[in-house]
Amino acid sequence: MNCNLLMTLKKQTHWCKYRQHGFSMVEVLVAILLLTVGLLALAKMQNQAVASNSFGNQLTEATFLAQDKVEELRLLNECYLAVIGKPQISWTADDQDVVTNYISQLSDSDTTNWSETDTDSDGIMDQFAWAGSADHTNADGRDGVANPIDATGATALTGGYTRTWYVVDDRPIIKAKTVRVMVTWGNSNNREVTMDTVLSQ
Ligand SMILES: [Ca+2]
Ligand SMILES: [Ca+2]
Repeated sequence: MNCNLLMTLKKQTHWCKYRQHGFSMVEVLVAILLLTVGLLALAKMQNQAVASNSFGNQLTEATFLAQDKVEELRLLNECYLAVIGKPQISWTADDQDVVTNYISQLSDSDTTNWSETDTDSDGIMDQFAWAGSADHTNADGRDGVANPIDATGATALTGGYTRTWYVVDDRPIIKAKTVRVMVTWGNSNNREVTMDTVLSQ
């Protein structure tokens, strides 16, 4: 056996001894701990992403439901103005339907829920709010579906949205109606979409 071969064998023996040390139990436990912490953080991030995505979807659906009702009320108001402009003697059954639907969805049944405050006492009202119960709920009107409703406006089997609207006559000017449509969901306070519009009379 030459000298070089002997040296190589010695080195390999030394390397094998080193390798046989492997990882200690403490090292393995620390590695598992780090991996667990990492995976838990990842799972939490995943949960947050899913929750955030879900809230985004609900916000989109609630906005659609509110916008849909605003458009419906605007169209109903226009039809109503056209009908009442006709001599009542010529009203058809459809005309009567429009008027009945208008009364059930756009009549200002409760004026107490509109409040105005002059916060700086300059004689000009500068803060407006709706309080108390809504004038109308989603069950109002022809073919009305009672709350809660799903994203298409049909009866919700689980969860769903609550759509209500407030009407105040002669605001912001005489012969106008200010309408607020609200869509809420879940239990949290910020799960709400509000849309205001003014209809002329
Ligand atoms: Ca009202
Ligand atoms: Ca004021």
